[in-house]
Amino acid sequence: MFNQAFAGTTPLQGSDIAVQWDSLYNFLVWLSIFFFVLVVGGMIYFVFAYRHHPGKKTQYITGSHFLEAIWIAVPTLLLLGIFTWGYSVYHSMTQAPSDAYEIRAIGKQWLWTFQYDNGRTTVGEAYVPLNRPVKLIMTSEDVLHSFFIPNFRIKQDVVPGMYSSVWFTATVPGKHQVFCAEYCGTSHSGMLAKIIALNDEQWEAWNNHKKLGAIPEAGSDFSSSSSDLSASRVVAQVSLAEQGRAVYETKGCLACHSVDGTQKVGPTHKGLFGSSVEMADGKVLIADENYIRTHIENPQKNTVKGFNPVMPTFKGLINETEMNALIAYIKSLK
Ligand code: HEC
Ligand SMILES: [Cu+2]
Repeated sequence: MFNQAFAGTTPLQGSDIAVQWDSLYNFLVWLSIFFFVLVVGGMIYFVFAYRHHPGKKTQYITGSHFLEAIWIAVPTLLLLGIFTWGYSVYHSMTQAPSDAYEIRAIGKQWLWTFQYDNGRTTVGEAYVPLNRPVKLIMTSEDVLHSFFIPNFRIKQDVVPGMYSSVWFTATVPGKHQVFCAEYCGTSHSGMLAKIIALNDEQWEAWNNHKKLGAIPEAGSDFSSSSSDLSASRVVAQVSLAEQGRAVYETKGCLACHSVDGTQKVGPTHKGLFGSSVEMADGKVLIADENYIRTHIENPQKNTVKGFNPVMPTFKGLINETEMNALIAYIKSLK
């Protein structure tokens, strides 16, 4: 019922989260309306009901513990309820399932680039499978940006020098508008992209490097859309991890690291990703994207226990697309 009342005032519900988000949002709007009417209505009523009458003296009131208890208990319970509800929506927004399909996004003035495990790169368009969790691992090449998909009710800051992530399950096929939601310079408003949610058949075709027909906007009539999957244009492409292997080799990582478990000057990268690594100072860190990136750009920050801090910094020597590939490669070394 909450969702219908404001139909049209919020964008299309294109993801699982959008439905949860809208219920909470609409509940808050209704709650505000309820209290607005109660308070302002009461105020207006009292202004008239208790206006000055000659000769009539206002009763002397010292207080009411009963009333005080009510106006403490009711707002407290309401706010705790809103907090719990909000936290649960926030929790499902931020905890990506481990089997999510991963895409790496790079923001730069003023466009978005996307890298896929299969080695493809797209600019301004992110292709995602329908009804399947998708995780975006994002960074920026220059300033702060923010990745905002109104149809999915998802927004996340994109920060240079580190990775942030969002996830969603697209439930409506077609193109979904993306905005940059953090002022990032002259053409900030033109920093647009589309999430293109593909059905199984189209997703299969996209993964096999076949040409897709025109994909309509999300929410429009799909029955009329032609899906020209026959016109295949198979491109031989190396996977993102393979591109990363090339970076790994040309940047000379192999001089000090191995990928097969043998110890060199530095630790092996076999099985590194996702493991817990102990530092010289006793701290234990999880080897995720941010850990690896930080170590490559700023190796002096943390030193792995049992090794000498001799790794040189590669800051400025590896660009964002190479870094994504490099991490995908290290991740593939199971
Ligand atoms: C001159 C030798 C040397 C080179 C070249 C080198 N490293 Fe290292 N690296 C080390 C040493 C020694 C350590 C462990 C000490 C430390 O933590 O600094 C290390 C640690 C690391 C770690 C943390 C590993 C872990 O097990 O937790 C990562 C990630 C890493 N290196 C990545 C790279 C990458 C990627 C390259 C190539 C771009 C590279 N390194 C090049 C010597 C090197
Ligand atoms: Cu931007």
